[in-house]
Order: sequence, then structure tokens, then C-alpha cells
Amino acid sequence: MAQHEELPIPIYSTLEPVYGDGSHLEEAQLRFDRLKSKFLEVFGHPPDVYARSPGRVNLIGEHIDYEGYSVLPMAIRQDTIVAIRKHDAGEAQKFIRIANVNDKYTLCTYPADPYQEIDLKNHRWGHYFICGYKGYYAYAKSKGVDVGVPVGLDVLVDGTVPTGSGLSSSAAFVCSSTIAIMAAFSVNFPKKEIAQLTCECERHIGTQSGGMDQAISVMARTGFAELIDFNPIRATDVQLPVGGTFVIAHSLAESQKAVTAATNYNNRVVECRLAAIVLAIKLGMKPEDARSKVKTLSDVEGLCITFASSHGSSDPVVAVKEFLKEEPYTAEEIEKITEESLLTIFSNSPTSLDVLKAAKHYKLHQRAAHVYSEARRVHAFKDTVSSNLSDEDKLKKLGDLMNDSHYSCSVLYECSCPELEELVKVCREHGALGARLTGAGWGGCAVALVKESIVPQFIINLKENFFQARIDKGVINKNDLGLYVFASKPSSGAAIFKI
Ligand code: NG1
Ligand code: MG
Repeated sequence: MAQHEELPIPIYSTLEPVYGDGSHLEEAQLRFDRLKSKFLEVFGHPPDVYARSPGRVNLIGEHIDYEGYSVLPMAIRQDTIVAIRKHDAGEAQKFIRIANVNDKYTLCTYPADPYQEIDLKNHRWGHYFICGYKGYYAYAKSKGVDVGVPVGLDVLVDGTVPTGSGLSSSAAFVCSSTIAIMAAFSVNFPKKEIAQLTCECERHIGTQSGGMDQAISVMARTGFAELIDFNPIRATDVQLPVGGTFVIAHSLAESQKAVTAATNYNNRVVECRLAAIVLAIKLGMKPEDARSKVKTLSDVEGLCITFASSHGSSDPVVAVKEFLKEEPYTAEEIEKITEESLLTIFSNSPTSLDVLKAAKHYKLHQRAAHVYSEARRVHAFKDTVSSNLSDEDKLKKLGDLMNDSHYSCSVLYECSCPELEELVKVCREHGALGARLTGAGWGGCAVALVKESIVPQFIINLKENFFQARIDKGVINKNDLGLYVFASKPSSGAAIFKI
């Protein structure tokens, strides 16, 4: 039997396979009915087909996917649905019109040109659809699909993943867009190819993201978290121990990653690349080889094995301690080691040049120490799950690993914020076995591992000790609390609906 990641996106004629039965199904049915009537109202025709792709919560493995290391997320129930209609080649309408069920997002119109550049200086919500549009054409062409002349597309979007929350609303949107376009053109590819192509095309938005979010959104299976490996992308089912539940809670600080990329997300990608190059040189690689060959910290791990004979350990964390100083590096200090200016090293990457412009210094030691130790924690998490320990002991150990991960994100990677610190603390004080920020950070959500038996009380405690003050100040509405704190079970991956 083919591995599930080799299979194409499933196509369903009913909602049950994804939305189950009972109240969720009713809710989903209403959502699709509303989508269809709004589509008719806006565009004057019904949609041809629908695609959905879920958000995700990352359980452990933060800011290491772009360094080539495995991560361990699970899909959540919240998702983005894209309804689409393709115009015929003969029709006069040659635009891509993207509407949203939420009036906050006004209609975006783009030319039907798959080779258009995305205007990053003017961020518009529709840009995420265009990422998928460009990605589909580039990939389909490379696979020899006859893509024909570009035609107009009518698109209506309905997303329930909270934005800027670290739950990957962006990947849910890019993946559902790409898959909706494929479905409109009656093309389908293996899931792992779609995971790769959506990862690459989301980079058109200007963040140098890794592939975690798209991989889990496309490849998730109901009931499992997934260990995601890269190069090549692979997903391995991880069955979580019974008796534990993951509760997701929003810090209510919104992280606008596309807007703050130069000082936050992309800054860390650049720092990791510089840490990798400097470390490789310190471990004996020639500067010109390090500059051209070393792209990520995982590329340097092999060199640590040689260093083991003299230092008694091949652990890259030991190499970091030995070779990268704790004080931040200036650009000049790094250039002395790399024997090349930073502007030249990153000359092919405009978004990295933006980082250099904004950066005062570079914390190579801290960033590398986080990445290598976090990569190890992901494997410890996976090994704990499949160990012979009792479920109780497993849960305790998983909680400890999550706490360690948070500490590393907060202190070494500096991607937390005061609201997240407070929330994580409140989670731990009220019975969480472990709690950590999830996703890129700088705002967004925390995830807590909680014994199933105390989940309702735990959520009440979070409400009283974190959210109530914010409700009183009018930051959120009391009736919306369920959107900001909820228990989550591993949900299913992307799907196409012909209903
Ligand atoms: P969020 O913040 O959920 O979009 C981002 C990246 C991931 C990963 C995490 C940090 C994108 C699309 N996603 O997730 O690839 O690097 O941060 O672990 O940029
Ligand atoms: Mg995102």
C-alpha cells in the first residue's frame, strides 16, 4: 500500500469524512450553505468546487524546520475553506476576484497572470491566495501539465483559524487556495509534493518559512500528531498517550509576521545561517566553502563528528559552547571570520538584506544553542511517546520537554513576549504538566498539556486568571472566549469537496 503522503488529496462528495457527525457536521453544513449562497450573491454563479485545509498547533520543535530539523505538530479543527469557480477561456472576465465571508476583508482583485510579482510593500490579505496561484502554475508547468491560457477565477474564502495566533492561518489559507485551484483545473498531486510546493510558494509573502505548517496542513491524519521530517518531506504518525489533552490559549497579543519579518522571523533565519557558517569555519571548513555550501545549522552537524575525537563529544550544543561566544557579534566581527561582507553573502535574498539593514548585532551562540537543543527535544518527545513508560509518566515527561522548549524559545531565541510569559505561567500554576508558546511566537498562542480529567476546571482557571481582566478592559468579548481558549484533538488534513 502506498504511504499516505504519496496519495493525492482526497476528494469527497459529502462532509462526513472530515467534519464527522453530530454537532460539528451540522455546523459545517451551515458553513458550506452560507458559503454557497454568498458566492452566488457576490459572483452570480455557484462555485465549482471547495477545498479545505486546517490550521495546526506545534507541540514541540519551534524555529527549527527552516534549519532542516524535524518538528512535531498536529492539525486542529479550525480551517480555511476556499470556494472557487473557473471562468472559461472564452469569457471576458480575466481577473482573479477574491472575496471573504468576513466583511473585515474587502474584495481583492488581481490580474489573471500567474507570473505577476506580489507587491510586498502593500500587504493585502488576498496576497496569500496569489502565493498559491503562482505556486500552482509553476509546479503544474514543471510537471508537464498543459495549463492553457490564464482564465478568470472567482474565489470566496471562509477561515476559522484565528490570524496572527501561531496556529498557521496563513498556511491553511495558502494550502486551501492551492488545492482549490488544482481542483478547479481537475489536477491532483501526491500530498508530499503539494506540501513542498505550498511551502515554497508561501515564501512569496516575504517570510523565509520552513515547511512545517504546509506539511501538517496537507498531510495530517485524524487522531495523530505527525513527526515531520524534511529533505525529503515525510510524515510519521505519532499516537499521543491517553489521558492527556492539549489546550490552546491565545495570549491576545497579535503577531503580524508578514509585517515584522525583518526584525523577527527573517532576522532569526539570517542569524542561524550566520551561526552555521561561522561554526563550520571554526570546525575547520574553508571560509569560501562554508559561505557557498552551508545553508542551515543541520548542514554543520556532520562536522561535529570529526571534532568528537578531540573534544570527547559530537554534540553540536557542546561545539556551540566551545566556538561561538555568548556576547552578540557585530557585522564586522562576523565578516572577519567569513572573509566576505554580509551584503555579499546575502546578495541573492532581498528579504535577508532587509534584515541586515535593521540588525544591530547577531546572537549566534544563543540561536544555535536553541536550534540544536530543540531538535534533540523533538526526538526525546517522540521516543517518550513510544517508550514503555506508563501513560502517567509519559505525560509528565512530555510536559517537562514542553517547558524546556518554552524556556529555550524565550531566553535563547527571544521569540516570546510579556503576554505569552504571563499565560504560560498561569497555565503551569493551574495544573498544566507543561506549557509553551507555539508557532513563531512574539504573540499568538500557548499550548498546554493537561490531564484530561481536569480540562474543564483548567479552562475555567485560565478564564479567571488570564482572560477576565482582558474581558473587563474590553480587549475581547466574554461571548467569544471559546475562540481564544479551547481543547484540541488531532484533526484531519486537506480535502476537496465536490458537493
Ligand atoms: P506560524 O507562526 O504559525 O506561521 C512559523 C513558520 C513555520 C515555523 C514556525 C516556528 C510560516 C508560514 N511558518 O509558523 O514554518 O518556522 O513559525 O516554528 O512562516
Ligand atoms: Mg503563518
